[in-house]
Amino acid sequence: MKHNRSLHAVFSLVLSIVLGGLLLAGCGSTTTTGSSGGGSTGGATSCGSPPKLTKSTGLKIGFSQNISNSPWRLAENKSMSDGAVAAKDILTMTDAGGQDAKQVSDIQSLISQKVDVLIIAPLTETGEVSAILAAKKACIPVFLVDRDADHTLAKPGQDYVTFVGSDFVKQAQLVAAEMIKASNGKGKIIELEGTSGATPAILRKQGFDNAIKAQPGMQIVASQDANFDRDTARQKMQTLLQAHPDVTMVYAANDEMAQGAIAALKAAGKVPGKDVLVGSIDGETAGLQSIISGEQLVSVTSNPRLGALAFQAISDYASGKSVPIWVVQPDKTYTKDNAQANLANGF
Ligand code: GYE
Repeated sequence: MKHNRSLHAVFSLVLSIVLGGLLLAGCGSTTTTGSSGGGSTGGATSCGSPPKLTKSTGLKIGFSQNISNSPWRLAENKSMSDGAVAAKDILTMTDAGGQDAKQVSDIQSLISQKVDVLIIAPLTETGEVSAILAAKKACIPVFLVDRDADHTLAKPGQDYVTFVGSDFVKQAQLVAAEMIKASNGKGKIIELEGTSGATPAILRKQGFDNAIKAQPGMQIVASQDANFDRDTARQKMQTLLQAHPDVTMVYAANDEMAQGAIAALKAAGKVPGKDVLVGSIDGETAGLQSIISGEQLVSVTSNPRLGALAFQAISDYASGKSVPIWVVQPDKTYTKDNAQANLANGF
């Protein structure tokens, strides 16, 4: 909502200042950190599957972000910038504004700039596959972070090095477990899903729906895509509440959508936390505060600070150590028992 718009406005402003500077400087970077380094060795066709990384310091790293519209994404961006500074690499960051086509062209531009490594947070599982394969062809190793690609189209350990991110099915199962416990297995649920085609949207739905199917007293009365976005969720929830005024639970696939749902519930005269239990994922500050105030039951973390794991994987790969095809970011459950104590871990 307002919060999102102002964040977006700040980001757009920063982006225009940086882009303006770049136009003047005549180069393509949007974020530059660390010391200077050389270009890619590129060109060769026998560079490995996935392509090998022969240098380990002063790397030119391209980071393709899918959108920067929420506290989660801003925390992830900062974590990548911090990771680059710590590794003394140079990070060039792009923002696709939530469009697959823009993200493909961003990645193509980073390939033309001959980055040594690509870190990609793909918007959807299929939308960026062509660009991931193009990077391989250009001998640039790719590390996917926060969202994965469709393994039937691009394979980890072959077409890209690894996926660094959370276990989304498990996150959803943990939310379901808290909701089942708090309601004694009884309830009518509205489900707000994330961006269609994105790994966390697909797997968080799968994990939650399967857990609820096993509960004879619980029923998902409506499911809708609210794009992981607060205001979209508020509007969808407003309409859904008219069709399902007897709803007793909301499962939102991220905290931003839970915030939108809470606003809609209040506007409809319902008391979140009493009339309707709300559960979601991320562990952002707003979610933690809603748990503390009693309006939200649970938030399972989805840690956006993936920079340390991503840069460790890059360094391991450069030094020839084996990197697993999935570097799992561990997560935990926040409820009223530990939300206050973890408030400083929010974002
Ligand atoms: O939960 C959400 C964001 O891809 C894991 O995307 C990420 C999810 C995160 O929009 O807030």
